[in-house]
Amino acid sequence: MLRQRDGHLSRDLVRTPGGFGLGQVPARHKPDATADLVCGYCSTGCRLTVHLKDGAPVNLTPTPGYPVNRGTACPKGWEALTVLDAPDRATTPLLRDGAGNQRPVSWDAALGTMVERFKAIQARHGAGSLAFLSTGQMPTEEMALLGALAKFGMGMLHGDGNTRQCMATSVVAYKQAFGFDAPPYTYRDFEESDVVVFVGANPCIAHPILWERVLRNPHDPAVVVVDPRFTETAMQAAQHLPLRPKSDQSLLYGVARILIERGWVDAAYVEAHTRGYEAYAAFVQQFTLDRVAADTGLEPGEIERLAATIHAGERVSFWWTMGVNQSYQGVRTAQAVIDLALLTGNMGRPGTGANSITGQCNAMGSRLFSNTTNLLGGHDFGDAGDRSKVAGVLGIDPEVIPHEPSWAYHEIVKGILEERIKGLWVIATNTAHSWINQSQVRDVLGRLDFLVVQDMYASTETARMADLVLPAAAWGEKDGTFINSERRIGTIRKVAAAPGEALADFAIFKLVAEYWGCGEQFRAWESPEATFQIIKRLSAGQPCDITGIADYAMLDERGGIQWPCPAGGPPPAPGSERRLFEDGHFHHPDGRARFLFEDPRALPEAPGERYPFLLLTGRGTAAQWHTQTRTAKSAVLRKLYPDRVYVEINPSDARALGIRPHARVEVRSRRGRIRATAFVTRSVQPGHLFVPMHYAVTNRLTDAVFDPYSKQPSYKACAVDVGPV
Ligand SMILES: Nc1nc2c(c(=O)[nH]1)N[C@H]1C(S)=C(S)[C@@H](COP(=O)(O)OP(=O)(O)OC[C@H]3O[C@@H](n4cnc5c(=O)[nH]c(N)nc54)[C@H](O)[C@@H]3O)O[C@H]1N2
Ligand SMILES: Nc1nc2c(c(=O)[nH]1)N[C@H]1C(S)=C(S)[C@@H](COP(=O)(O)OP(=O)(O)OC[C@H]3O[C@@H](n4cnc5c(=O)[nH]c(N)nc54)[C@H](O)[C@@H]3O)O[C@H]1N2
Ligand code: SF4
Ligand SMILES: [Mo]
Repeated sequence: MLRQRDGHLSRDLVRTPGGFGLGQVPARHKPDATADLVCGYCSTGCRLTVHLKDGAPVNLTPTPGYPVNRGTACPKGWEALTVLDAPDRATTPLLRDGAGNQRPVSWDAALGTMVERFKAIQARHGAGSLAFLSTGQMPTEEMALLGALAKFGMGMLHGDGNTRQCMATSVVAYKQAFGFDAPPYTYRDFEESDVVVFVGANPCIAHPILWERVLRNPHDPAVVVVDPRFTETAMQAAQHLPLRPKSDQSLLYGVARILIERGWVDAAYVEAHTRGYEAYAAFVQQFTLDRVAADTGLEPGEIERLAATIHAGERVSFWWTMGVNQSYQGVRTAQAVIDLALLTGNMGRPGTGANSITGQCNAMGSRLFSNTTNLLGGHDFGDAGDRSKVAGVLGIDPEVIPHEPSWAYHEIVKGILEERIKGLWVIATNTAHSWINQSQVRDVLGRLDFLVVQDMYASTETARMADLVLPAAAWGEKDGTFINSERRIGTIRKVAAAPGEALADFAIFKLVAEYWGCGEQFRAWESPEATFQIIKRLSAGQPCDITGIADYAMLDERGGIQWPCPAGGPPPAPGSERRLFEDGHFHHPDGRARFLFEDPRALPEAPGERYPFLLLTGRGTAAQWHTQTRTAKSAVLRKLYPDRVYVEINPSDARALGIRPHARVEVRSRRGRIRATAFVTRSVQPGHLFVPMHYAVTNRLTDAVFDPYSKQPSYKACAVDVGPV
């Protein structure tokens, strides 16, 4: 029987016909062997080789010959094993008792309580009163299982993930422009461009191994960086455009106007493969050099130089990341980048493309298979044909599939405030640190009737607020696949035992299904690899079709495989790289890409008398990962970054305010105040401050405004004041 009233989860319990849980994943390696895993941090997707002695991991080195990283790794990758072993790992479920303390309980008690509480909430407030928040850091198999379980098994309507904070803008920008969320590039494009333009991206810190690929480019490329800060990447660029934050649209439209005026456009490409050019060309006329210089604060000559560089390039690639996506006008800014690539015919050829770099190791898996914004496999909840197709693959009644996508993250937060959502299940994300406007979100989480947090550590800001903590196995302790930025699917595998009673997220989801009473519905999802076969079937006929990938072994042999890979075609050669749209055919019914544009809007919170500075946030060092639950566990990584929160301030501002280097200062916004150490540096412009996102206090300052199309938070610019303590 599954239900055991007391005692720990027994091996019998986990060896049910469903086949899941502890010890279920067969070791696919011999003692004293090696195992290769895709890295579990960033979306670069490096492969790491774990060295095993007596079946246990003893060391790790970057995998030579893998087409992504070719034997290199950044410090986080090198230290990936050490962070697994930490005193604050969650090793048993923890349930809050009547006195408010989190106490260890058995899995049976934990899941019995979770199901009882969640069902009671649904009975009282309706099916939509339960929601989940998940992640871009779990294998695709786990994401798909969670999404299917929550919506088709447990009847939830709403679930979103931290990818809303990160990639939602790119998803919408690509869908509208290309007809599908399809980042077109392959990493080799970094090496084949003669002009590489980064907009709002700092790969030296955030994607160091991709930056290495730029350094390997044999064509001596002109690197251009558009970023208000003089970042590590900008320092190495041929041209840095330190524009005013959120003036990118004006700059990109102004560059388009110059290109059009001088006849520097690829008219044949525009004519054959796009739609909307006439309106776009007319629209950008208003972005005269004078206007753009005024909007951006850039010298007119610098703007003209960028246009000339793009024109001179034969293979120009445009890359964007969070400086574009995390904005109240992110989608239209991303599309302004896409427009330039279309206008100049820099698409579908080596070294070209309008390329969004992803954030987390499996943000791409989440985009296609989390069952939140898109129905499983990049399908549409609103399309009856898509619903019946997915229902057919899963053998379920199409009527259990919601007809609308989930609420976005901030709508779920609002739903909690309005008492419409009473139960929340948070998986592999640290909401109470990373969500915008943190002081409010903590209040919000406190209003829930029942909060379940599933994490590898019991000490995260969010786990400490939970009514129930479910202990999860981490990267290295479970099997599955990730999809990286260039759409490459690669495997992770179990090389270490999870501590205590921690279980793989996959196993936890299977157990929840059993306790909920819908286990039968997920019988076929018996293991990650069996689930991969389901995912393949869900992808059939989609632009992300992967029916041609046989199994995990094939992924390993080929050095990962990029989507699409439909059945029937020749499987890609080992180590090969592929880009999309080489035939100029896009995913809209007419096959054409769209020019999309809109009037730029003013900053929602412009600096003024009381708050005269503009605060930027983002990644601080290559050794820190997000909310630091993992990277802070490595003694090596801790030596590579400042342990105390710091704020970057320009020397002229520091002088005017009497702030000395390393002095304690206070940074204030309309929402909160924090203390930090002053880092006096020219890397920020006068009037700007920068605080890394890795410190829990940062999001006390940020302003909860969102892009209207992608609903992504605008983390990167709000008004603040600073002064000595
Ligand atoms: N070491 C490390 N690497 C990481 C991560 C990590 O936590 N640590 N996280 C991963 C994840 S999930 C993500 S999403 C990526 C993020 O990777 P990036 O987006 O490259 O990193 P950020 O520092 O968030 O933002 C990039 C730049 O945007 C600039 N910016 C701010 N406002 C504007 C603007 O209005 N216009 C322009 N043009 N630029 C602007 C900032 O100054 C910053 O330098 O990194 C991934 N890699
Ligand atoms: N101010 C500001 N805020 C930002 C940003 C910014 O630039 N500025 N960037 C935003 C972006 S792009 C992102 S992606 C988010 C990231 O924000 P978060 O997702 O909150 O950050 P992480 O620290 O990566 O949180 C992941 C959590 O999952 C846990 N975990 C790791 N592996 C596993 C696993 O296998 N299973 C389970 N169950 N748990 C696991 C970790 O311990 C950690 O608690 O932050 C956003 N917040
Ligand atoms: S660059 Fe990204 S994928 Fe590669 S080792 Fe570093 S964190 Fe891992
Ligand atoms: Mo991200």
